[in-house]
Amino acid sequence: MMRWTPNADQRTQYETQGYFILRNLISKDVAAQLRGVIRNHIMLPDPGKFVDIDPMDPMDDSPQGRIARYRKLSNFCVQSPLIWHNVHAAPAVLNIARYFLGDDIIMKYNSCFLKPSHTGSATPWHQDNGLWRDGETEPFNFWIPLEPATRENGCMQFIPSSHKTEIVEHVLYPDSIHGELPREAVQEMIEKHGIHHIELDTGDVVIWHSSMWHYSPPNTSEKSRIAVAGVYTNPEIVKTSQRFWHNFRWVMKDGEVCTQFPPEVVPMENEPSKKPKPFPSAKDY
Ligand SMILES: O=C(O)CCC(=O)C(=O)O
Repeated sequence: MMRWTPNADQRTQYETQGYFILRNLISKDVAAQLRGVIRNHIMLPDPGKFVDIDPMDPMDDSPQGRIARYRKLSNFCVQSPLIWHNVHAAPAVLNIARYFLGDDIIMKYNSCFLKPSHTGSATPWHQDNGLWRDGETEPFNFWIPLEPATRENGCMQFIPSSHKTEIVEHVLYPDSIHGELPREAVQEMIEKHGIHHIELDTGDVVIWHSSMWHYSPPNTSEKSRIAVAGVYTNPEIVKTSQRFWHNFRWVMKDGEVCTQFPPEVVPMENEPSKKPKPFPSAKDY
């Protein structure tokens, strides 16, 4: 497998701003197939435990209602060989991850983010490791749109250089869909550093640091926005992690892509840490 290394611009952008983008990592043809797998799944009358219902859900149980209903499929990619072998356990992404993580790579999270036309709601400002609460700062995050992600349909927004902050305790507001960064702190950071709109074409990839402050707005447009995402880690990081539970799968061992399906489970070796406390309410913060 060819070794990928960042060029000078990519390295500088990752260090100073906390992210970089590579174009056209997955072909448009493969992206179309993967969208089909995802849409086919969410149209099932009972799509199972993977789905996260959109808070804007005004939908009935019709086929079109089901297409518009969900904001996320968690852990679906380990059940879908077409997604798994083309994205999470594919040389294209692993080649880049190998530069950051070395020759032994473990998948920590896998998700499909759905932002249906008109009904796709916002993902609040967060740091990924602020939600994980396992103290990890060095895993590798990637996000690949399977259809264009634009300002109109709710592309992600990053606060450049915010990855240099510590892991901030996330809080809950009455309308939070999950833990989020304190809203006043977000306003201050935006005033200081501004916002980058991460507009991507089908099959591009954005890679960012786990402490990056990021968000995506509601989709008020006519166009859907589906993406697949993953987080990789490695055995060294895992040793010191405060994770209380995991669903890790091997994706690379000793520089070789793991081709097994279903993907091999990594046994939990550490004594599981205590479950983190619930996110505090913003008013107690
Ligand atoms: O797809 C989105 O809009 C949000 C994705 C995100 O926040 C993440 O992958 O951490």
